[in-house]
Amino acid sequence: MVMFSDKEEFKSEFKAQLESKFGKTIDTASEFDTYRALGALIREKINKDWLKTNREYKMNKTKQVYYFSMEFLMGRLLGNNLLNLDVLSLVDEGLADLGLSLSELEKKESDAGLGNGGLGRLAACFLDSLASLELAGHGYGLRYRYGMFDQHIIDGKQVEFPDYWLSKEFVWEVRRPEDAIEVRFGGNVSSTRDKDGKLHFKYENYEPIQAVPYDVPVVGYHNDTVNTLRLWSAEPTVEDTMTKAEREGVFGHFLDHKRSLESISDFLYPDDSTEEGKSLRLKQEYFLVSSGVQSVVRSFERLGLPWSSFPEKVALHINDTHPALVIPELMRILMDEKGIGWEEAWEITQSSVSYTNHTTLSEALESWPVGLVRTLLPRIFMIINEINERFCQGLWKTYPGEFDRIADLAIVADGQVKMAHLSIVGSHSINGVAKLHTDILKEREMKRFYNTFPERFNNKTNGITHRRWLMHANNPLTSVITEAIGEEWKKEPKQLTRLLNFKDDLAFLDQLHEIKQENKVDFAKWVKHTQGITVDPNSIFDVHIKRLHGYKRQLLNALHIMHLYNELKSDPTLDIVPRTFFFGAKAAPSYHFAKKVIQLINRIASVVNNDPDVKDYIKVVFLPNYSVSIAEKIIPASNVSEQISMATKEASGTGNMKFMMNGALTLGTMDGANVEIHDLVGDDNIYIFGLTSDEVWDYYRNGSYSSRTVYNNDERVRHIMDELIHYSPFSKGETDFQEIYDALLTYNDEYFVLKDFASYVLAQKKVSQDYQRKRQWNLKSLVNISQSGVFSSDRTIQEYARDIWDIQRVKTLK
Ligand code: B1H
Repeated sequence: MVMFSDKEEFKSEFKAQLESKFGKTIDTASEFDTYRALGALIREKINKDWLKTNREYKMNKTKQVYYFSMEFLMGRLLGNNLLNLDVLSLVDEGLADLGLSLSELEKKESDAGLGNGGLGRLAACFLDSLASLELAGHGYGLRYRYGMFDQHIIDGKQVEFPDYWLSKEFVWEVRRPEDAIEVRFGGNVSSTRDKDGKLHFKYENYEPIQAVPYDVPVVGYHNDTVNTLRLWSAEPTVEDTMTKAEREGVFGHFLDHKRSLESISDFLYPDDSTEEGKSLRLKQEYFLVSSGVQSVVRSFERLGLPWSSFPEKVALHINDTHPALVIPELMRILMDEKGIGWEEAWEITQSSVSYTNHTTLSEALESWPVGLVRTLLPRIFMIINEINERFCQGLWKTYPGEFDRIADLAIVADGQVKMAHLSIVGSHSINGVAKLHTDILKEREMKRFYNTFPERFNNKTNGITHRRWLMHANNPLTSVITEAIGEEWKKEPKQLTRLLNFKDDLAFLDQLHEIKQENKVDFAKWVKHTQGITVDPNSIFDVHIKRLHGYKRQLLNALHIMHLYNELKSDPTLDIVPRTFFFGAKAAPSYHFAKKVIQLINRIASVVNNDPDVKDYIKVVFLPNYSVSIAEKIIPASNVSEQISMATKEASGTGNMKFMMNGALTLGTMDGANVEIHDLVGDDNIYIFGLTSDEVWDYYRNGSYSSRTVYNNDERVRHIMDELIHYSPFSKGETDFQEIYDALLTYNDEYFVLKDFASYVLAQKKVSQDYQRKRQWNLKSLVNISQSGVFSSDRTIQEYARDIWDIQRVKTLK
């Protein structure tokens, strides 16, 4: 659709919007008003295509994919929507004519931080790809009133503040009270038999909660497709709260009750990769699942088709096990509400549901105490038990007498409901998120399940949307690429390989270098402005941004900086290539060790940045409140991408792909998708170090790793370790870092930090040497960009569409 016939039309519509909606003119409007007016105008325009897309899906009875996820880490939407709608430069220029700056207005939007990290951002990238590929796929999530906490660093330590992102109006959402759904908790179930002997279940004394959807349009790239992200919000119905107040005769109770109901969609659990086991979290999960599945069933019924065709019209995807209750919930609706028998309901459910596993960390695997599930969700609990019983009986037939195997695979065991087991048993497809990760699932973590259902397991290596992470975040690089190879890569990112034709073109390599330099200068200005720290754009920008976790080994990076500091102090004439180390990382509020690492990084920053002997060579910057918007700024300005997890632990990683696409070189272990990056770019264009996954398994098997031995044999390690606890500039004579010392030595270094130290130091040296050979470095950068098209989430989504969801591109009627 043509949105505006020209710039002038945009300007007059924009001014009209400002006047009619906000009663303001350009002169009297605040920046926030102008942002809201622009957002409202664009959303109005999107509405037409949104309606049209929905109408077409309905008319054609197109199969719909529903991507259930507890997290959608969307970031800001304005810039991306303008890009996808093909009006970015028109709006930019129109606003400039009116004396306004689009980039300033964009900053007025709060990040929609409804996710922890990779898993939530992946969901957001997938939505962009689904719409851009004209696939009928929608997100179902929760409309948390508070997103990922706001991180401040006070006295070098993380302090969490609430992220009340909705205090600024979210211009993209549309509340749809007419589509509200009732979700039921608690109560009890009774059963009766009818005259044919069929059991009927009656669910009574439950607590009803209203789920009100807020729909956010998801705009495809230059194609008129607008899909939906539907976020559910918990609200009491007026009747419920009134009856409660009447029953109890106290108005105060009305307010308490209202608050307790609303609390379900209050906040995002900020714990990435450890399971909290809180009943409120289970309530959140069921709230999403029940409102989502009920609304999907409602839409399906409008098609007037038999139930057996449900799997041909609907795919329900669960993003990790968090929405695994989709399985018993769909069974409940089909049986209790639609009168379908168990076998048919099971067939329908299993054929519709598919599951992605994102981690093998045992502490992240969800399991819920039987007592909690029974009390909170009595009918769902009965269904889970029945699924479990039938599954175990089936196993018994295939593996008679193998108690061990059956106990190992059971869904309900040891007083717990195991959500991964439920997800595997109830889906037709189970996928890992990178080749290595899927192999680990098949050969180790889920080996028995794989042997039982080999045909269900498959790999789908993650991806990232090149529209946000290259075209939007790095416009200068986008232009240079387009000048060189034309526009096709934007719709078909694998065409980036055509850049390899320029590998001997010195002028082109220089251009790449200049763009990186300009991005670094811009970023340095931002750092100065926001942090008050001066950084040198001629130094290597070495960047480590991701959640803080032991296995991601920010500590290894930190210890290496301490080592560099020690080297410089002992030999001030040392010839070292200046480097700026950037960190951005949030620690889960209850993850004490991770918070200590943040404190250590900030301590190192204060020592290094203030020491006249070293400050011109190394600098350390901890960027508080790392977010999607900060990632968009720093990644285009990076030279080195730190992807240094302990091998076997990082399922995939997606930051690694964003850096590569922007021409940074990976310094990493053979873990997650780093392995595939290495396969694509080859040894010369990546810095690989550390134990491989097989070596890690060997150490586990032999139990032969001793961090104490490393400490005894490596003087550098001894020096930095002692600096943590004895008097040193880093410890300042305090015991702040005793815990880190103990984790590494007393408790034998769970993540092999000391083991990989020596090889990390060598890899870092190689990086410094290579960076000085400008032409070679730029060539490596070029190779990385050229090979990054594979990691577009368009490729990933095409694979899901073909292998898992069985959906085809919709031909929109233009
Ligand atoms: C990933 C999580 C995760 N894996 C529990 N698992 C959560 C687990 O709130 N929770 O309870 C939240 C998140 N997140 C990440 O997924 C992996 O660690 C990355 O390696 C991977 O790239 C990403 C996307 O697949």
